[in-house]
Amino acid sequence: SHSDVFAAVDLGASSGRVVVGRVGPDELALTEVHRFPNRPLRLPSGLHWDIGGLYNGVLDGLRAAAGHAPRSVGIDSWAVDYGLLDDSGALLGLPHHYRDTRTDGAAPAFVERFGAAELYARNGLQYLPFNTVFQLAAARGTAQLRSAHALLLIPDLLGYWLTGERGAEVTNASTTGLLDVATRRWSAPLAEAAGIDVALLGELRAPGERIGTLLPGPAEHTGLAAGTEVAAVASHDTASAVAAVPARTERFGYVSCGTWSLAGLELGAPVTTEAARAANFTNELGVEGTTRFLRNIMGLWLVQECLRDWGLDDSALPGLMEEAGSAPAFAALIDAGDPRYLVPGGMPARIAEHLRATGQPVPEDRGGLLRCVLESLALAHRDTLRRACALAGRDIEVVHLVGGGARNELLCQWTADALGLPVEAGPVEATAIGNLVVQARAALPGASHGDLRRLVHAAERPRRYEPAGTAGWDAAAARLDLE
Ligand code: ADP
Ligand code: LRH
Repeated sequence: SHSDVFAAVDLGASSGRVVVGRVGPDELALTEVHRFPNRPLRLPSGLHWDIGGLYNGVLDGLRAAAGHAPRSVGIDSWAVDYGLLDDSGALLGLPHHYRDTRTDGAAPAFVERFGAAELYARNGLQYLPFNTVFQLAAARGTAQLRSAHALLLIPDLLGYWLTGERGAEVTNASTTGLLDVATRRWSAPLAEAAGIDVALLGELRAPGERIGTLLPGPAEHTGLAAGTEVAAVASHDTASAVAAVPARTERFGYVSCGTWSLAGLELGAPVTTEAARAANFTNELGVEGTTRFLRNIMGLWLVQECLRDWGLDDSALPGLMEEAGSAPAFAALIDAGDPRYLVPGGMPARIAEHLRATGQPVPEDRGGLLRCVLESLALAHRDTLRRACALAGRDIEVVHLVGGGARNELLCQWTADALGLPVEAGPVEATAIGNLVVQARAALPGASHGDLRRLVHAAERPRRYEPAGTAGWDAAAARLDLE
């Protein structure tokens, strides 16, 4: 049977990778051709993304992919962040990082002005201080924003540099806070409230649409064929990850677990009830018009920042996990959804400070601190998925945990134990797979989304963790006032 080759560029907050995939009705074979670190820039103007370094990483990756002759290229990245272009198409300054603190005052002030209930009714998003709408409110009156003619989200910006074509892919647009949750079009009232002209936001495009063909410069630089297409995928990384969840039932929950844990459900329509707003659940767009009803949990960021503080990297994880596994259970717990952990720096000290303030013992060693973090994450996964089910009137029988977190056996097992549900872990590269599968859709006529999920399951074989007793977990959840 027929299969085709595609290239996925997947930019995560901790690293970027380029993956080549051969996809056909019975085939999904992946090769990672390039991986590079994503190191933010701390400058007097705040915390930024090194967008030039990332673009070079993309070009290097595409050069490594060229020998496989991909038919098209798709780009996904983290959500909400953007670059501004002037009237000549030049980039106006380095994009800010969503962990920059310039929205600290502007975000709550915007909500106060607009009204929290009114805002949720319009955009259906959970409150996160870095939603694009708040970043723009914070940038109001700056020279850059005043001279801006276009705003491009990160994947759309890179797509523009590769093809010269501009637009706004809709799954990522749904994270900005500027998209109307009912009409799925840009909202003029929200743009106005943010202080921008809605025309800045550009034409929406859907996953699967064609963006354009490579410009001569990038084609020459990468060695990719001149006619190689750049395709719009589900350019929000979490949308791509959810698209690739290898579910074999409709009664599943997911945790897309990398720098963040994004835990929730795939629904046919948004849930914008007052209860959903009060519980701070978001309605982001998925592939094929689905809604990703989920909440952000701090995720492995907590682990990344502890490692960085200790001068270690991921290679230390296997050893540290063994220490965490033998540290005492439920000795200390934190709320892993707490926005106090959003900003970088001093993570072990900040966790210790919070434990002291809440009368809990501070773990004496690294293993103990990581146990505290991982048990707390498992509790947050449980709380978020249980609330999502209650708010959406759904019931689930399995949880799919995808992303780098699927490599963390303790986190997978504890998530299963806490929920009293089986966890199916993997694929680790779900986001890149979702990116590839959306591109391959045209090459797989007649395949339903369920068929694609079964294809991912067959190729990647998730690892199943059966739940042990929830008893200790019920008591631990009660200590944090969680479900
Ligand atoms: P992102 O896409 O947000 O950059 P990933 O999905 O790549 O994140 O996940 C990165 C995380 O995966 C790391 O922060 C780390 O906690 C986890 N991870 C990577 N390698 C291992 C490993 N060998 N054992 C356990 N966890 C790992
Ligand atoms: C995960 C993610 C998440 C967003 C955050 C900014 O990488 O895209 O879905 O909330 O980054």
